Amino acid sequence: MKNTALRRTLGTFVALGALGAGVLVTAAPASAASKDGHLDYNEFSLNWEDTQGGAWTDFQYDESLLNNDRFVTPGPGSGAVVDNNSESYFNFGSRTWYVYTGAEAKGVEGWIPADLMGNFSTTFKNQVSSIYNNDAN
Ligand SMILES: [Ca+2]
Ligand SMILES: [Ca+2]
Ligand SMILES: [Ca+2]
Repeated sequence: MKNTALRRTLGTFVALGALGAGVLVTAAPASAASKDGHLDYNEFSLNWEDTQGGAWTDFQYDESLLNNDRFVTPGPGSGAVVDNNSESYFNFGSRTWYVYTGAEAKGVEGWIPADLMGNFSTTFKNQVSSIYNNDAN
């Protein structure tokens, strides 16, 4: 769905990515928190719509269950459960993130290299139920 609100969300998101880590650190609050609606360095966002569109949530840590997480930012999908509802992602930072179609790392495994955004393939689109980074936390 393309509407004014979505375009505004997308524009903001792209601008943040283009500005780079230095500007983000300056603009961010003193402590970078997970799931606070700010995509801090080494966080991974899951988005309601493709092409990093719609509402999203930023994750800093492993999530063995996404059925108790919701899209926190404004826009289409805001407040909806993340589990089985994400169409795109933004891996902002140096970590590799692993995504699974099942809870607790079950089902089909995929991985997303550092500093990469994109749309989930058919296998993972609206199917991701748990996520893990390679930082052992
Ligand atoms: Ca954050
Ligand atoms: Ca969770
Ligand atoms: Ca699933």
